[in-house]
Amino acid sequence: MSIKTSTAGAITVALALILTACGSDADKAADTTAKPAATTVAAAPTTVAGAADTTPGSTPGSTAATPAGDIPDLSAYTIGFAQVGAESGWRTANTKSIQSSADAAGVKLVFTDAQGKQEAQVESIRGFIEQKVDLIAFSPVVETGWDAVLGEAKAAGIPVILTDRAIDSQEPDLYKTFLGSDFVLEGEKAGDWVNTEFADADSVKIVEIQGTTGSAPALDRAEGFRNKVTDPKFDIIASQTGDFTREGGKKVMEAFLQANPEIDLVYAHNDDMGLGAIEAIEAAGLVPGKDIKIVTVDAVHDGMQALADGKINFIVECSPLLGPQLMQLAGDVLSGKTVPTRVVTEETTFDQEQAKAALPDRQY
Ligand code: GYE
Repeated sequence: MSIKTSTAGAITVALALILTACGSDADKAADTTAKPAATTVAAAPTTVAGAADTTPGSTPGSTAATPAGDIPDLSAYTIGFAQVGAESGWRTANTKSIQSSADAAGVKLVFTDAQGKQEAQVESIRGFIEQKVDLIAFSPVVETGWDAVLGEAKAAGIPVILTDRAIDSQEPDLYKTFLGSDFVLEGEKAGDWVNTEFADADSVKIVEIQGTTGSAPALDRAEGFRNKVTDPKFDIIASQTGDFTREGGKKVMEAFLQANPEIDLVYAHNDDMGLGAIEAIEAAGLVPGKDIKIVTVDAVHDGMQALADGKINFIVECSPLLGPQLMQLAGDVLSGKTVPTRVVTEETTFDQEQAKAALPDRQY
């Protein structure tokens, strides 16, 4: 069909998931650690490598959404989207972006929420294949264990787009493209800030609250941070997962505070866990942002408010507004155009003043 601009309504079908066990262990055994090479240079807010950039420019400290006019008419199609869950403010904004862009594209969106469970995601992808959707998009909960189910999609002739998170696989053709952030770069930006902030310090005790174990953002944000925080004066004295939730961040931070009398800095892999850490720090009678400094990733509204209030010291942005670009890529794939294998989202960073300036216009 031809791709043209439309604002026709979409049907969003929320499916209740049946959480059943599946063969993910076998998948894991077959997995390798190779990742697709990024072939992309970022522009704002996202750039398609090897294809014309159809997105508008943005200014540092803000993330512009692609105008609805750029969204293709996909009213002849059904797309299955398997979401991770609703663990964070980022995820909520991401879901909204995907659903409203699908609505603008007029596509029938079959949306599932895996509640953080890979098995549930695998199950919904199998359901999409059975329903013979035209395209499958998903944000993989963890990196490994996808070869079998994506092989099934391929055998059924259904194209797959990865959004937000990468997979580890050496199978070359399991998906058409991967749209999302450079998480290693995000960790490096956090590390750069730490180097500057603690330039005059002799010794810095750091605790790290990691994202979901085995997920691309947790693995890569840990790696990027360590690429930069190399001076021997820095000591990462503890590192644990808070599963990207506020509650998880709070619990982990409570344990860190009990075990370690001196902590200079918290590196939390997302805002929600940083916000949970703030609660734990305050409950311990300490002042977040002063007694213990905090750097996080995401820049969702509540995180930006805490930064403006001086409770978080620095935030590395990770944009959840992937919906418009996903619809554009889906349109290209469905009309037989070649798409780049990697599309990187461009992001900025925020200090306190920049957060105060950006907050009034923040969309999420
Ligand atoms: O940073 C976190 C969310 O995959 C980029 O997942 C996403 C991460 C995001 O739960 O808040």
